[in-house]
Amino acid sequence: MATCVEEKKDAMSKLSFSTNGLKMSVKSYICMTIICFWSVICVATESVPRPRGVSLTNEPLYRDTEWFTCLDGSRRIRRNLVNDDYCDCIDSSDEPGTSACPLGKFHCNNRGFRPKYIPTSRVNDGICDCCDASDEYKGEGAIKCVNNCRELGKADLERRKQEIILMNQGFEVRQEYIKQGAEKKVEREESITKLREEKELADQIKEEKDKLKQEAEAPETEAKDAHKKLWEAQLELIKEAKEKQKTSDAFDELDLDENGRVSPDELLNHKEFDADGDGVVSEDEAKVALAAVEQLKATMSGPVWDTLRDRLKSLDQDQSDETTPPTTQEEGDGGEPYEGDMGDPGDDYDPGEDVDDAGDEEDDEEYDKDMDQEAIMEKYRRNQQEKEKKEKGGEDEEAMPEYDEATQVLIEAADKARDDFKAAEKRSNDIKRSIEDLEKLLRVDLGPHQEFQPLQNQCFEFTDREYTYKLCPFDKTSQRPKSGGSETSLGTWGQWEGPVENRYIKMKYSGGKNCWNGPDRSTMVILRCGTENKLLAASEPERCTYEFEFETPALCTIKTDPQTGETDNHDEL
Ligand code: MAN
Repeated sequence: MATCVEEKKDAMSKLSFSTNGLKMSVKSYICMTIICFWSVICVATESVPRPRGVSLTNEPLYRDTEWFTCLDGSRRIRRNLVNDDYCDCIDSSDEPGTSACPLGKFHCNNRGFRPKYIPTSRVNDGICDCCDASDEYKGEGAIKCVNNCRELGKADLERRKQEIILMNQGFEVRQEYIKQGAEKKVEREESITKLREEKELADQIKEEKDKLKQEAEAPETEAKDAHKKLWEAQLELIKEAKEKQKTSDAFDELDLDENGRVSPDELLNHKEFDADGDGVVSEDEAKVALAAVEQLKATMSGPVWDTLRDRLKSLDQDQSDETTPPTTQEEGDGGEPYEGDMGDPGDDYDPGEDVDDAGDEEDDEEYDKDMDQEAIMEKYRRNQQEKEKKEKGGEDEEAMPEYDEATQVLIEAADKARDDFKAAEKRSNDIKRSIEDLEKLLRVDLGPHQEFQPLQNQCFEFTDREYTYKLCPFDKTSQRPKSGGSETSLGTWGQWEGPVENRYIKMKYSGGKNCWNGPDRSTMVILRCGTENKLLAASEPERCTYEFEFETPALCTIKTDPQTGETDNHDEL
């Protein structure tokens, strides 16, 4: 071709020469023909160059030399009207290289960097938009805009290389995460198996300890019940003894001459017996009272005594109340005990009998009948003394005494059996909880290859002007004011929320602290590849709805060859 071009030059000169000299060689003629053929082609090609502002892809649509059809097909115009600075097509496609149309798009070729489209309104506006300066070919911009695509391309390449290096580093870390995650999963599964075995054993031990506990508790309960029963019996006796003492005191109060008998006269000064309330204890009233007293003396208890005692109010007063003088003996005549009609005091009633003695006999009989009762009383007194010694001043007659030694031994044994059971039960429960915790951890979706596992049990913070935000992956998100104050929950781990084909680029945390007059707080975490785990940003696009940006090697899924640019997204499993 070079030869032919030379030939063309040569031939042209020869042609002019021959025209002038009317002489032409054959060789020159043939060469002339070829040149003419090429010239036609060249002229034809040059006549429809790619119009300014049209991309290589769209170039065929502008190739016709005669006509141009608007790209939306709405109109056909002559080809020479393209880029004539007058808008003919509704879709602006006839003016890709001028600012004549309102919606036109100018394509910057930007050879050496990245091609791009700009609105045609920016063409020749004096501002350099394309790095190849193609948008500014007239006026001020044409002078000041220079092509710096090569430099930009070089810088971009460098940046890309650095990015590739970082992404490759992240990819390596991700491989490590995958390894760790897989190991952790196996470790957790193995732990669960081991714990289940341990639990079986712990449950067996628990059952045994439960049995031993029951065995120890049976005799303990029996001994304690016996002790309680005995104590209740003691209480009864104590109560009875007290009643008797009161009865005897009451009798003594009535028996002014202390002859062991109560005569009607001795009752006359006791206003308590003034049944009709006329201010005087009449003989009849005294008789009735005497009958009651005698009966009381015989029975030492019962409703008669209850009534009488209630009426003998003086007896219910504090015994130490010396201010109330007893009824004087002088006022009444001691005399013989009343032997008249005293109602029906009962078959055994013998008014002549020394009531006091009778009472003593009855007491003796009662105690002789059952020697245990004496023993009980004795024990009661002993216990009381001991108790008094222990509780200085805090006297409580009705408190149950301490258990005897044999019962104490049984209680101690049962206590130990109970403690052993409790410990065995606790161990079983602890193991159960550990299993549940591990199962919960295993249920979390840590990525298809467990690559997010290393983020578990870690927290990351980001502080802006007002708050410190916290992300604890697979657990929670929160916010706390920089100025101090408590942490506000912005949600707990919910689920992965990226699009189906890329689920692991978004995490959702929901159910945080309720927003006043609004929703529960929630957080969307947007993840991207980075060489380290880092919370990069936090914002609140809508009230109480937060967005975090998080960088992690776990998402570096692509390895790129920095030389060839070839990519590999296969994880080493
Ligand atoms: C707190 C913070 C804010 C939130 C308001 C809503 O101040 O949790 O992020 O917008 O409450 O009242």
